[in-house]
Amino acid sequence: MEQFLSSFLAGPPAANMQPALAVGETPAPWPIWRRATSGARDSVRAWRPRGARAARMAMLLAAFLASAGPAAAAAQPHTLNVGIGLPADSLQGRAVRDFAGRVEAYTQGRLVVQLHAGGALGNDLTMIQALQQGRLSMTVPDSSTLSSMEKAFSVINYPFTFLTEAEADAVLDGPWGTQLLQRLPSHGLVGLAFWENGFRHMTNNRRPLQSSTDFAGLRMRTMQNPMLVDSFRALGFDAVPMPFTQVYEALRAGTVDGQENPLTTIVASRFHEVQSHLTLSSHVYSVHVLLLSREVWDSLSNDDREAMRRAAAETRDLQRRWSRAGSAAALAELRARGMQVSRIPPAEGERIRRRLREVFERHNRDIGIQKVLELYVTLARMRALGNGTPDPADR
Ligand code: TK8
Repeated sequence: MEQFLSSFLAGPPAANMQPALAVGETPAPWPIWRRATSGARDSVRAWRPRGARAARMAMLLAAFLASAGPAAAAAQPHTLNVGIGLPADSLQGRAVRDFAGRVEAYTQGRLVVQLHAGGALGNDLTMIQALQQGRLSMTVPDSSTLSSMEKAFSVINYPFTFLTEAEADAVLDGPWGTQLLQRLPSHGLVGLAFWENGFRHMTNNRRPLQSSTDFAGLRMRTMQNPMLVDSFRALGFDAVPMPFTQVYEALRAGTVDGQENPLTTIVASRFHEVQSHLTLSSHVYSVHVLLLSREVWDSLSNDDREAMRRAAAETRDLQRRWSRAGSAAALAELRARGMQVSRIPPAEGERIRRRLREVFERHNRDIGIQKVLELYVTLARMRALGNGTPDPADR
């Protein structure tokens, strides 16, 4: 114990010096269990006990160990911290809380899922890194940010590719999406489910957008994905890739003229306060991936893994219903808050898609043509059979 405490004060303990703590477990009051090797490369709070903070941590640790003892400590719930970029009252925040309730119930309280919203633990990219390094248990990034390790994630976001949510569900929950998630463990990550982010629409402070000729020169924040940046540039935008957590401030300060996101996110993030025009464009379909650190996943029992998979799928189904019902309500809210609404008709979408052919061809090569074709074949088959056919009223 004494030796443990003194080494604790000297620096973060090695993994084998945590008798009562499984890797990834986070006893109160530390929101993040940070490994010794991780630099302060991102905004996830560094675990560096020093001075008064170190003394307080040592005291709390001593109290924790003394009160629990090895046997009782084993029964302590294992806390999985989930960082998200969106606010706690967003759809994503509600989904994580729903998931947390299910996980806790299905594991009889062995696992506790704790939400940290609003980018408190970093942005999509930095939180993914934190998972890979075992410093954070879970996050729910937009799938586009996973393209840095698996390029095929970009295909999901090819502009004007999915026409309906039913098409997206079929592709993502079917073999195509399942196989894509299966590539994640080799990158230190485990993907449990695709949760909906949604069809994306544009907002800006300059002018109504009705056709692609209106895009020229508009400074547009995009997600951090090379295919998206290339696409927006090819359409004439001055594309500025930026983490989501910086977008509100960039719009407020006028560093960028616009951004694009699903309607539910535009409302939840209060972008209407700093944006005057909304363009219903449905130009990109996007999804969030419920992600776990592989290190944490490997430390869980089979029963607990099964419980998490079940909870992830159940929340997914519920979350998609919330998302789809929420879009109409969000549009009404944005109009009521004074946003000027215009629309890019589907025919113009098709023209835009054709203008992006070169961008697609370039990225198809990076991604591997096989994976791209599999997606198109799945969509073509669905369309031929009339499944998930676009209903113009939905768009
Ligand atoms: C939130 C993001 C957001 C996404 C984006 O962390 O970056 O615009 O749509 O939902 O994942």
